[in-house]
Amino acid sequence: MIKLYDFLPCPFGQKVRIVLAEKSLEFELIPVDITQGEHRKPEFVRLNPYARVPVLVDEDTTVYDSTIIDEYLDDEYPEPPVLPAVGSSALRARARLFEDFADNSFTPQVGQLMVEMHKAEAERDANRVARLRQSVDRVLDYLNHELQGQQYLATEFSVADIGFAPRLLVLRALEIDPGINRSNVDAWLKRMLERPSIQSLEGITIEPGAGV
Ligand SMILES: N[C@@H](CCC(=O)N[C@@H](CS)C(=O)NCC(=O)O)C(=O)O
Repeated sequence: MIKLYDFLPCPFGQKVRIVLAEKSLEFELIPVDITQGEHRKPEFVRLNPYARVPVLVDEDTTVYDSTIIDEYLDDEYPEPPVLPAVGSSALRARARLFEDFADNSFTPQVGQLMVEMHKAEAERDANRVARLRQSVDRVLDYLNHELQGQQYLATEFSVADIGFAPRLLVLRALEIDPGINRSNVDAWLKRMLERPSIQSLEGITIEPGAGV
């Protein structure tokens, strides 16, 4: 059976768990508590030299990094696909670009905002909070533009949308309404929330220590 080494609040592990759920793949969850340094134990570092969750082990195959894990799962278990079809090169590139953008320019920024917002108000760095909110707003505006006339970012539901989903789900708890004045984002989020893979996602929290 597939094993997933993961820390439930980790947004990257959540990307993988959405794909496992989309494909109805059973797996054994092996919790790695990064707040207790469990990811630095030698036996875990042997699985992932970067010492980060998630790591997926499928029989003799060990894969780390959520993007690479999700592509592995799509190659090995193609139905239903989470990447546009082979041959649709432009669409596949678009899906990968959005996923990369989510991982680098959205997920970490929301994570940093979670850390600030968890502090007592007097302890918060107001300039940093304002900068992070602006950055999140800019991404949401961009997505709203890119979603014009589209159900999902790369036509069908794909890793492009999955990349954004974990941190989109915590925005309201951070006092950001992603859909306000952004009707395309609003409809997209509602559409994603109808998916069982998103509804059943565990570990959605704004507690710091959630990684990134
Ligand atoms: N690019 C990696 C990032 C994984 C990552 O940053 N995981 C965090 C938890 S959300 C982690 O393990 N952090 C521990 C550390 O960096 O020391 C992926 O997509 O899987």
